[in-house]
Order: sequence, then structure tokens, then C-alpha cells
Amino acid sequence: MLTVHHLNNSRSQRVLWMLEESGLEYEVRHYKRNSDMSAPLELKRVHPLGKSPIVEDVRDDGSRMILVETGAICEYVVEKAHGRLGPSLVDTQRYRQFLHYAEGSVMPVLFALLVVSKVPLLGRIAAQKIRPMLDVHLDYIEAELSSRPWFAGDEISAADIMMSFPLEAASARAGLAASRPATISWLKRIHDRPGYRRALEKGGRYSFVR
Ligand SMILES: N[C@@H](CCC(=O)N[C@@H](CS)C(=O)NCC(=O)O)C(=O)O
Repeated sequence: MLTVHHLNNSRSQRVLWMLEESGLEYEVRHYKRNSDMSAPLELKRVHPLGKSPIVEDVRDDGSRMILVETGAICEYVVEKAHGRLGPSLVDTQRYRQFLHYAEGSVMPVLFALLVVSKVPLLGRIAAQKIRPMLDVHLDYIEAELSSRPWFAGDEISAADIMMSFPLEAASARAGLAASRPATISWLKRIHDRPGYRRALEKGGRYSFVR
């Protein structure tokens, strides 16, 4: 049985969605952010990094596995669900690219924006420098989503699940201009999915859905 160590209002929401779409059974252990948004110390007892998501699995041979990094967790779930949400029905290279692009390229820019937004005065100047970097990504994403319904092809895949958090965060923190209709339509489609709604119920408050 899989256990998700889930921090409220966080990237970990993607893992719950991934598991709902995969049909695998799992349980959720909830952790509440501290008032400064950091994770509670209890998470460090599960993994030395003390960040969420963390997935724990007891394999058929009784061995216990602990895994961090949302992308790696998604790949693990695809394998365990016999390829469901994996690259079989979509373009493999695009699948691989977007699976890693979410945390590797888009999230660092959003994180930089979040950090400078907390700095009075100078932070606003820094944000003006960072915002165009985010726009390069958002324009690229809009162009990609204008040519097919999902990130890796005609079917939804784990690549879409990985891309959900950066695009929800970009929409909530920086706003997606109306000039990005394909991205806005993709967000609406993911939010309307029954699996997404079920994951929201399991995860508790999540402020990134508009
Ligand atoms: N690249 C990692 C990032 C993990 C991460 O930074 N998680 C955040 C949740 S949004 C966290 O636990 N933050 C609390 C903290 O750093 O104390 C992943 O995708 O799993």
C-alpha cells in the first residue's frame, strides 16, 4: 500500500491527483505548514529533506521504499500502474521533456518571483527583471498547447500532472493574460476532471485553483 506524506496547499497535491487518475490504492498522511509556510519538523522524521511530497511503499517482498521528487514519484506510479498515464499513448520525447521541465525550468523562476515578492521595495524591481523570464516560459507553453490538447499528445499523461502546479502557481501569483487561451482552457479541463476533484477532497485546502 502506498502512503503519501502530504503537506497542505503544496506541490504534493499533484501526487494525489496522479494516484486518483492511476486507480491505485493509497493512503494520505497529512502535515500542516507552519505559519512561515515551511514544512513541520515531523516530515524530517520521514525523509532528511523534510519536504513534501514523500511517498512510502511497502513492496510485495516486504521491503519499505521512501521516494522524494514529484517527477520521480510520478514515474514510480506509472510503473506500478502498468503504464497508465505513461508515454505509451503519447509522444515519448515530449512526455519526458515536460515531466522534467515543470520542476527543472518553470518552478525555479516562480520560486524566485515568490522570494522577491517578500522583499519590500527592492523586491518590486527584482520582480520586474524576473517576470519577463516567466513570460518566455508561458509563451512557449501557450504555443505548445495551441497545437494539441495535452502536453505530450492527444491523451492526458503524467506530463500534464507535473505541469499543473507551475501553471496553477503562475495563474495565482502572476496571472495568465487572456492572450493565453490554450493554457487557460487546459487549466479548466484539468480542473473539471473527476480525478482532480477527488484529489482536492483528499488533500484539504489548496489555494491554487481559481
Ligand atoms: N522539487 C521538489 C520540491 C519539493 C518542495 O520544495 N516541496 C515544498 C512543497 S510546495 C515543501 O515541502 N516546502 C516546505 C519547506 O521547504 O519547508 C519536488 O517536486 O518534489
